[in-house]
Amino acid sequence: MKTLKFVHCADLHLDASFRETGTGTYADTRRKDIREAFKRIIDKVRAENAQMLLICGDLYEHNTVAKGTIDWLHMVLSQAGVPVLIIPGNHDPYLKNSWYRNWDWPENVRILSPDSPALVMDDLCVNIFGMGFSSFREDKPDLSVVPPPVKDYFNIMMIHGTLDMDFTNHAYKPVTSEELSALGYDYYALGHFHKMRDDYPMKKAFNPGSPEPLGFDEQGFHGAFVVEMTMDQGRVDIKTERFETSVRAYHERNVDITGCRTLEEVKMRVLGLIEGLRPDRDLVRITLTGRTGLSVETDVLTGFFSGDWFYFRIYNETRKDFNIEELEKDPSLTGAFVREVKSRIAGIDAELANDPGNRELQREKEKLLLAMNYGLEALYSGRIEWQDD
Ligand SMILES: [Mn+2]
Repeated sequence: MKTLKFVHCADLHLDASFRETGTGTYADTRRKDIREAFKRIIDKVRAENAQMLLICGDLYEHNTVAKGTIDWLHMVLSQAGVPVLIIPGNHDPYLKNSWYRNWDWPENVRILSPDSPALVMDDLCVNIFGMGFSSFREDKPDLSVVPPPVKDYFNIMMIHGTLDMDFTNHAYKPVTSEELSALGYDYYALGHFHKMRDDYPMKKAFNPGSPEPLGFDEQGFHGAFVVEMTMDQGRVDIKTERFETSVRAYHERNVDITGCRTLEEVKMRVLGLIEGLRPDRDLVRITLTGRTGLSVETDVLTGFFSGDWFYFRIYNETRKDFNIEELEKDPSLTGAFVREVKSRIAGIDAELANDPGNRELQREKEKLLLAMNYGLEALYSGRIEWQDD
C-alpha cells in the first residue's frame, strides 16, 4: 500500500488592495492578515508531516504585489521543507513580466507554468499536471495537452478554473466533471472560487477557497485541506480534512426596524444581531430596513459600537413611515384598510385605558401596528418583505 499526504490551498491574493473599505491602516492590517493565514498553512504542512504543498493559483495580486512581499514569500516558502507546487491564476498569470518568470524562487518551489506544466516525482510516486493562466482571462482549456495518468502513481491535476457552472461570457477556464473524469486522474486540485467546496458530485474534485476572506461576499468558513491518499492494488482512496486559517470573518446582516419607537430600541436590535461576535476578529456591516418615523443617524448609531470594533458600519436603507392621517382620507382600498385597522387599534386602546397592565392587549396592539405597516407595504409595492432573523 502506498500513501501520500499533502496540503492543498489556493487564492491567497497576497497584497490585495482592500480598496472598498479604507480607514487609516485598515488595508495594511488586512494584508498582514493574509500573510498570517498563509503562515498557518505552512505550519499545518509541518505539523502534519505533509509531503508537499499545492497552491492552485492567485497566490498574489500581479498588479499590486510589493517586492517586499515576494521576499517574504521566499523566506516562508523555503521554510516549508517540502516540495511546493504552484500554478498561476487569473490574478497572478504567467505574463512576460510575472514574478513567476523573473525571479529566483526557492529550490523546493516549482512553478507548473503553461511552458512546463508536467512533473513526475518518483520519490513520492506522484505524477502532477498544472493548468494555470497565462493572461488575466482565459476561456475553455485544451485538455488534450494533459498527459495520460501514470500507472501505480498518484495522478494529480491542479487547475485554476470553473467546474460545472454555466457562466456564459463570465467563465474562467470552464470545465465539466465529465471532461475531468475522462482524464483518469485521481485528484483534481481546484482553485479560483473563494468558497470552500468538498461536496462536488465528482468525488475527486476539491476547491479550498480563499484562506483569508477578502470581502463581505466571502462569509463563512475559510481555510484549506489536508489530503491523504492511499493506493491499494491500484485502487486510490482520498480523505480530505478541512482546517481553518482565516484571521478575521465578515458578517453582513439586515435588520427591519419597523415598529421600533426609539433609537435605544434600534440599538438593542443591533446588539442582538452581533451577540457572540468578537470586535477584534469580526467585521460587521449592518443595514437597517423597514419603515420608521425615527430620524436614524447612522453616524450616531455606529458611534455606539465602533470604538471597540476593527470594522463596524451601519447603513440606513429605511423608508419614511406612512402618513396615516393622509391615507385615512384615501377613497380607495388603501383608505378602507387604514380606517379598519385604525378602528381596531382604537378598540384596543379603549380596553387598555381600563386595564393598562394587560400584556395580551399590549401585544395585540403591537401586532395591529405591524399589520398596518405590512398591509400598506403590500398595497403599495405588491409584496411584503418579511423580517429575516
Ligand atoms: Mn481568486
